[in-house]
Amino acid sequence: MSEEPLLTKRENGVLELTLNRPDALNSMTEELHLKLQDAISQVESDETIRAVILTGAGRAFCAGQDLSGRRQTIDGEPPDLGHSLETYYNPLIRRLYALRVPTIAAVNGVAAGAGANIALACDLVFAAKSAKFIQAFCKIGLGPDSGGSYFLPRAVGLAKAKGLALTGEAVSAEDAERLGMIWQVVDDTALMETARAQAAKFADGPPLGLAAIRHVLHQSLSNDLDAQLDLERDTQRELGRSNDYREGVLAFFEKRTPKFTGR
Ligand code: T3D
Repeated sequence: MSEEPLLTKRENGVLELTLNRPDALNSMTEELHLKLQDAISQVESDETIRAVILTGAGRAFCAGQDLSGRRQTIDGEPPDLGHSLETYYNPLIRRLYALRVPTIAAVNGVAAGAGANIALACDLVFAAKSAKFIQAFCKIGLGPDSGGSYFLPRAVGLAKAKGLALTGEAVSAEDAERLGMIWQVVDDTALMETARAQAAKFADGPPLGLAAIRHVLHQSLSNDLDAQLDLERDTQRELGRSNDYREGVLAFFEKRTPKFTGR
């Protein structure tokens, strides 16, 4: 097994990122954070990357923060978790959310603490049937982070979000789909094939349109109806001037698959 904490594979416009610390359930270290930041920088600067898949090696997706460095002696100096969030987790979530390309979490096993919420920050979450999601923070005396307190209530409603965060109960992949936390549960053996097939569709899709869809939906979480209608108008006006829209309509009438360029 490679020692690299993050494996990257790039194929046909799709960047696949695999958290690779299976012995510690792919929990997050500074080194892994820095590798993820590098990978995100690559996506931000390379227009030929059209979709991202995030998954985990071994039996877990990610068990959140690596707690081995968080053990304290009674009289030791406590760690500054605010610094950890400001330096690592918050930029990770902000940058994932702000990418112009769709992100897919392929949750192959347990996703706990920040691991669960990193998955929820992705656009589409596919989960293997055997996967589970745990808001583990309450078990170690912490509150939710990595955007969990933002994404969860919006996805499942306040009552369920409170239940999940206050009890730390594991949610099966099937329940997560039923609750609206994730997009789709798939058989364990079909997980990566399903995620890659969707990523390939995104990679062939209209980049400007896909970026706009993400943007308007993100904005809808804080806009009122008037603002949202204005945003839809402005977005549609801009997209309507793109080559990709012209190509999409042309391809429709010519009964062929459109070839989008992102222009
Ligand atoms: O600190 C900051 O920077 C603030 C930010 C915090 C963000 C957070 O994510 S806080 C929440 C941290 N995560 C957790 O509290 C989850 C801890 N892990 C678990 O509760 C359980 O491991 C799981 C429910 C995820 C899985 O349980 P199970 O029974 O399937 O596996 P296990 O036996 O507990 O774990 C297997 C191994 O992975 C084990 O090591 P060993 O005994 O085989 O050598 C275990 O210690 C290790 N492991 C699991 N999670 C972590 C971990 N090692 C370090 N850090 C972990 N988070």
